[in-house]
Amino acid sequence: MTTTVPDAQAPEAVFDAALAADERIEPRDWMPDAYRATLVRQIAQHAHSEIIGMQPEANWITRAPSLRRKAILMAKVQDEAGHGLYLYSAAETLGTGREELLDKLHSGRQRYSSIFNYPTLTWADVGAIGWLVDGAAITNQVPLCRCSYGPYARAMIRICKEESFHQRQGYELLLALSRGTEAQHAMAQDAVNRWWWPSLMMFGPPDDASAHSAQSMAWKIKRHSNDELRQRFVDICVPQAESLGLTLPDPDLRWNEQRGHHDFGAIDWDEFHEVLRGNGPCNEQRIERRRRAHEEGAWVREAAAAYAAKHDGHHGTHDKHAEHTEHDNHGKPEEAAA
Ligand code: FAQ
Repeated sequence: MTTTVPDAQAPEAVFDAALAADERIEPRDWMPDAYRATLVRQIAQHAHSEIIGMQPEANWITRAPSLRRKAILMAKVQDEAGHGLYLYSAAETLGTGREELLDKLHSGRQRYSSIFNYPTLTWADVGAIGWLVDGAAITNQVPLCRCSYGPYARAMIRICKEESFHQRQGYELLLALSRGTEAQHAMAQDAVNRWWWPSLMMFGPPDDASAHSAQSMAWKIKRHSNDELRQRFVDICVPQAESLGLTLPDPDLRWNEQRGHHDFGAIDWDEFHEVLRGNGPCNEQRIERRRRAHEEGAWVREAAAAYAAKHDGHHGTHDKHAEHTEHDNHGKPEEAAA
């Protein structure tokens, strides 16, 4: 009979001990295959959401009502592209290339957030997305800064800082409309009416229907359940809606003294599942536009690859000593560093 003696240095034990001590798992560390696969799934879905999320807002860049609003919106849309890049890079550290992930997005084998399948019908939608969609994203993503996987956690710190600006610009835009003419106020209210419920769906299915939550929380990828974060978001939004002078479209929304939270009405989960099945108002349009953008960008990728190859060749002939000097000065020119 053979007996198995637990080995404290077995990779599983090292992984478990790191999680228990709240340490970060890094790319070269051993990790269970399922942990890696879960991270790739979540990070890819997140990255895809960032770049698909550029579309509904980009729809308004040419029609922004002032130069100031246009510059802000362009910067925001550009930030979302940057977030996609940080996240695809984080996924790459798990051994999954960007081409492969984009291919899965384009062929419908990987998801992006349900929220980006809704249309931006008026200028006020840009404000509602900033206030509600970025607000929901921050509520969900601040805990991800403490995710057990190092590269994802670090990407989230930077993303969350930028998302806070996004949320503020949306709030400020809606406030301007809400305090504007009667028609502007009505436009702001209409946008909030349309974006409120889909924003609550962003947090994912209810806890008892969330397939991955228990395992992801045990692995400290997720730190809170979908329902906990959804509740936190509702509690944050209620006083903000009051300050905006806008109404959240839920007759069942009220403070529950006993729970210390707001109760809110039932979410239409059939609608959520329909959107996930590809039957939301804009699913087809979003993917079609994304595929086309990818095809049209082929020449940029080719040019970048050719430039990189040329640059690499150049590096090969570089004086090693000169490179070190540059690094020792933290990239500053000689005089500035001296
Ligand atoms: N949409 O077991 P769970 C942004 C899927 S923010 C589509 O609970 P999990 C910023 C889920 O994948 C938006 N699918 O799953 C921005 C799973 O399907 P699968 C992106 C959803 O992973 C603002 C199934 O349902 N944020 O982009 C959704 O434990 C403005 C079962 O669900 C993130 O991705 C949904 N809403 O929890 C950009 C944050 N919810 O894979 C531009 C990171 C669930 O088994 C403009 N992700 N599903 O086929 C997360 O925190 C998690 O993945 C959750 C879902 C909470 C989204």
